[in-house]
Amino acid sequence: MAEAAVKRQPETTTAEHDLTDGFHLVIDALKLNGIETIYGVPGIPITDLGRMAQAEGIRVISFRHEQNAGNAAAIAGFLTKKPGVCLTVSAPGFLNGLTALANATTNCFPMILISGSSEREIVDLQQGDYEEMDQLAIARPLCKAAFRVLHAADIGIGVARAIRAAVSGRPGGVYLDLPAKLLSQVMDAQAGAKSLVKVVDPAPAQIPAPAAVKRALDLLRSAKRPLIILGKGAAYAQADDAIRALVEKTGIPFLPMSMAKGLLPDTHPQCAAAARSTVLKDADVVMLIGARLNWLLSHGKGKTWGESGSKKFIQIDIEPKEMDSNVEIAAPLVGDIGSCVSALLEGIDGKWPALPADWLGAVKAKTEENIAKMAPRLMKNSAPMDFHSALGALRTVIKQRPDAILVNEGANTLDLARSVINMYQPRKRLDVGTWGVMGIGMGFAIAAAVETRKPVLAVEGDSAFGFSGMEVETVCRYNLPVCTVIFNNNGIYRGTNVNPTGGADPATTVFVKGARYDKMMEAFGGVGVNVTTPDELSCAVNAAMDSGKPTLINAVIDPAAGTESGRMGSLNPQSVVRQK
Ligand SMILES: Cc1ncc(C[n+]2csc(CCOP(=O)(O)OP(=O)(O)O)c2C)c(N)n1
Ligand SMILES: [Mg+2]
Repeated sequence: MAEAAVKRQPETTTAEHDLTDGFHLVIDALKLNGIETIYGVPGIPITDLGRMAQAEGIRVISFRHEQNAGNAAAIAGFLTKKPGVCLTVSAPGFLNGLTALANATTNCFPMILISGSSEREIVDLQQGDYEEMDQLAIARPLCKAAFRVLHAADIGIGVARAIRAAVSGRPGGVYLDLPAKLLSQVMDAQAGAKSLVKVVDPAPAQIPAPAAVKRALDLLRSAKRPLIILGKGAAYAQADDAIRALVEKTGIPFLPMSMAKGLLPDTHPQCAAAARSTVLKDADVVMLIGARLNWLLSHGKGKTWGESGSKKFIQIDIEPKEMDSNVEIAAPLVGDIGSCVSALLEGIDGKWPALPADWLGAVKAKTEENIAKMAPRLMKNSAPMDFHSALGALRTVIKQRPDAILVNEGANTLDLARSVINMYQPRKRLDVGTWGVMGIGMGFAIAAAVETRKPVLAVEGDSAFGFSGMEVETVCRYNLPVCTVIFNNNGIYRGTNVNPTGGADPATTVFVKGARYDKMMEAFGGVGVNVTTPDELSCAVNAAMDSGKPTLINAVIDPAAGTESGRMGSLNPQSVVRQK
């Protein structure tokens, strides 16, 4: 269509400045909708798109691998409530970005993966084009929505649809397919400008029904042992003040899921994180705010939940299909979290009943007991360090720098950091999320630094780090204030496993002994430090945070200190034959 329009114009009267093209329309459409950053990897057919975007004032962060660029875009979406954009080349680059897109969708992070693609005519006849792949069909089942734009005049609408799909309702990943030919398509500049769409109210508030609010309040009021569980949806909503008011006005103990830590400080008197098993087992009414009853909450049933079957759930979620996904939800409250929590607050007045003292007392006693049990383990100044002593040092760093962003992945490194390191502010803890996926580390750290301009502390298992480790070059190239600490225990879970055959190959879970990841950082001009004690660790991290220089600290951890799969060993299937 656009090509035909151009042909109709006599060449002699068409000055170049009266024309626009696909490249510029994509850039203009993104800018019009407030997209300030693109995360990607260049190559055919999108190299010039990246260059031109940079020239037009969009910040373009080039990565070494698309998965990391995709993870960066996804977490940018989580942090800003605007879709994070990842730009990749066709087939292999697209596939590399797809894991991040699927992960974003699973975690409800708004993200748009924009990939260049090959010629439709050749792809559809399977005639073997350069990087031939039917990308749209492949992306579709892995994301919330997938679109392809074929005409320059439709770029505005295509980008608008992608943005709205990513952020409205339950947020998620969106795929936008841009064939190479589209980018060089030409159209009249004025018509092009008119074709762009600024998305009005991209994530409309969804107000809960008054009857549903009343049902939830009635149930909550009747509870003897209530509990509030905050999920990362609650963190995403940026309804921090309302959520805090709800928790404090009702006096109900709260349990933060991993990425909801800090929504209220972990040191808040109502925080029941250290008494998790007690509150899940003994609560009679549980209100879920932006948290799903998936595997992370044992599906809302079984031993973890006390098995009595008498527990009642109130669930706040924007997605109606979430209700009754695993167990009966007695009071479903469908709407956006800000609107739902505000509606609940309106129904909570001075007559809200005081909670039974025995429940609050039981939660407090268990919390204090567990915190006291852990305390001495955090204070050991031994070499080599174990997880607790190293984490004790990092816990103090975050306490002193509560606005720093903590990125965390690994097995033991993740599970123990989650319980040891207290968070004090919302959206400061970014981790492996719903899938427990390894590889988010450097992508998340880079986007966190870019989007928030706050210092970032990435606490990484040595295996976890390997999935995105090459991006330390990206950290150095953009001179980002990211301090990466590698918990180096020589392997996955532990560094002590041996090959059961006694053969020369190492065990499947161990790495090179005594590896020096800090040297990697030096190769790119960053600061590399090797530490063996908690004191050295704290000194090195504080220096990095003070200087803002890209830093990587190789923290030597006792290879025997970890346990299989961290705290999730029970999920491993068992072999009958092996046990004989
Ligand atoms: C993409 C992906 N691949 C593999 C896994 C399986 N896995 C879970 S934790 C982990 C690494 C754990 O080792 P490390 O990061 O060194 O942590 P440690 O327990 O040693 O502290 C792996 C490979 C995963 N979760 N995600
Ligand atoms: Mg390890």
